[in-house]
Amino acid sequence: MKALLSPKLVAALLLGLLSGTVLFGLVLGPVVQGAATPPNPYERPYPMPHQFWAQNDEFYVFASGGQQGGLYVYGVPSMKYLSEIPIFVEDQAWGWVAEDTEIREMLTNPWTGKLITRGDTHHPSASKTNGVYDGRWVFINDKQHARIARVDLDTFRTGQILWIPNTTGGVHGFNVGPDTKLAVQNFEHEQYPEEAIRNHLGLDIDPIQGPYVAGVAGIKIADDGTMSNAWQVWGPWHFDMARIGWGTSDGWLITTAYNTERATDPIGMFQRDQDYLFFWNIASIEKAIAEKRYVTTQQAPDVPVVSWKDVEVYVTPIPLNPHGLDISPTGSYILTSGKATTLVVAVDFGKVLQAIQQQKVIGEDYGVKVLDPDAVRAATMDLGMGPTHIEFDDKGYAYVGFFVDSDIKKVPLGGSYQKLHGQTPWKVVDVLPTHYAVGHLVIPGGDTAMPYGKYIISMNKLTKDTFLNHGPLKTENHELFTIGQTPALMVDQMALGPETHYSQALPVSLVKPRVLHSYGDAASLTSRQPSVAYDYDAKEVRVTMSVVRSFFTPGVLTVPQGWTVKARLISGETAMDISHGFALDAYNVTVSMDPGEVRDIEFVADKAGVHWYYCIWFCSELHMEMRGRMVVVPQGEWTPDMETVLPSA
Ligand code: K7E
Ligand code: CUA
Ligand code: CA
Repeated sequence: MKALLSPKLVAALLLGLLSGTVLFGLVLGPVVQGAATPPNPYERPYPMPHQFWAQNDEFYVFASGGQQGGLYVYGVPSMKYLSEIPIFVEDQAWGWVAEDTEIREMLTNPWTGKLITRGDTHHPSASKTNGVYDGRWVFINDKQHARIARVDLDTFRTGQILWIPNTTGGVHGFNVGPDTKLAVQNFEHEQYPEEAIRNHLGLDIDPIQGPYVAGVAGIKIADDGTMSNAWQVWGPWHFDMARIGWGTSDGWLITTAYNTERATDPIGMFQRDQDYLFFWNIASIEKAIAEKRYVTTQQAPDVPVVSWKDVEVYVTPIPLNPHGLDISPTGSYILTSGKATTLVVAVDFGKVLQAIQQQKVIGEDYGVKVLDPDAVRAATMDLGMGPTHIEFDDKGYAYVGFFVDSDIKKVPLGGSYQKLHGQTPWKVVDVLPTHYAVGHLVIPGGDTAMPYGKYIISMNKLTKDTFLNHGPLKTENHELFTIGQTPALMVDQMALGPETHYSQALPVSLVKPRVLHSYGDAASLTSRQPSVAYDYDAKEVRVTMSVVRSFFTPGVLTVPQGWTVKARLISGETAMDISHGFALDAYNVTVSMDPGEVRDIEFVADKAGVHWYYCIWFCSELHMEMRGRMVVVPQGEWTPDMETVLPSA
């Protein structure tokens, strides 16, 4: 706990109690020494003018929600919560429910037909062009159910969910490549796959005792963002993190494993004092497939499964039980941390290529050549307790988070980065104290070829007493620092719901021009007239319902009990910020339509009686009155003259 609060920060916080508005000025004090009091960019006007943050925020942060199952969105530097993007978990607040047939299909396992509405999002990865964010999409993994989603940044909604075959889940590391053509995700949880894979690998696998197998899956991304399963590589190991290289490391897939012991219990996973960093030549995977050295499974007859023996892969030892795996902006340094140690290793990818060429090898493991660590490392740094993840800025520095030390350490990179900062590389130049344990960090663009720098956000675990007590389950904490200077300054912090792992921070200038206010234009919407049709063979009522302030049309819908209702709800709104909902008394149906949105829903009208449907958004002064009736006529009492007749237009 020693590094929780610097004396300067304590003083600033205490004084801040007397006057909240002086806090930022005091924290910023040291940098402006001697200068003619330049304007303080973090000073907030009071009262806040309208649109202050809409005009001043520089970045959108897309923070994974962990067990929340989607993404949180907030602005930087305001640290103002903006929205949530539900993905793998239903969330009626944001209109993401399985009564919607399109959403239901995305959430349904294609192989079992089961609707899965739980998930665990970890690693968002934004689309890139030439290694730089392009603002089109954010992709993210569901660790629990082996799914990958694409979030479209014109709507801030999920556009596709791709299910990964041949696995029970445990999909952890996930990364989109520098040109958004390939994404990779790996299996952290050991697997007992279909027989075809087991036979192809030729390893002894006991279904109860293990050791099991695992690997990495490649996902192809088409120009329009459509994802498909491209291949899988399986072998003896299971992986924590996965990254696709660029620049110096272009064409390589890089993974870490903390359980090179192949153990099935925690103690067993700590038996080796070194684990591995893996380098996979992506072209060699494609070559193996082109040469038909693969198998397929019953579940996924179109997805080639390649053995690690048939591809070009190398390992090098790294401190035990690594967690962080991050690539410097030029793609040259791979930084990885031993989370149960004090060590952070910088591997020079140029040296890796040399070591491969010159066969600087110290042994073999399962036939994989072990590259000499002395030949590939640029530095082995002893930096502090419990290093986790690493990010990079635009000035040649790496920032390493420490779970146990509760701080971030700033370290100058070597090689070509030295001309940016002029400092001795690999020595700590700044320590940023955080409130409690650092998990991931994010610098805008800090995982790309072009970091924007300027800010770093620490996504803390175990925030304990940072905020008002709110019960045994404490919320999480994101802390914002400015890093344009040394020492870095903490400018703000926010509570955010459980539980962020990684985030992506994208410039407002990249995202905002794409964002829609409405799904459709008035002309296309008014062309879709309301209608009701009764199908006595299928026992279905098919409805096209117009939804516009402050009417549902039809306003009364008659249905024979037990029939299926298939309704297309069309919002006729084109005005900004006018959403409507459709919630149905005594039925488990609640959907939401944003301006111009079309939603298809389906349910069985099994409960007789008068059921009102009503709007769930306070959309106008006639919001309460915006309702209609579904009259479900008991079986045996229905006669065709009870059918809904729409008023002629
Ligand atoms: Cu939580 Cu990136 Cu899944 Cu570390 S991982 S914090
Ligand atoms: Cu529409 Cu309330
Ligand atoms: Ca280990």
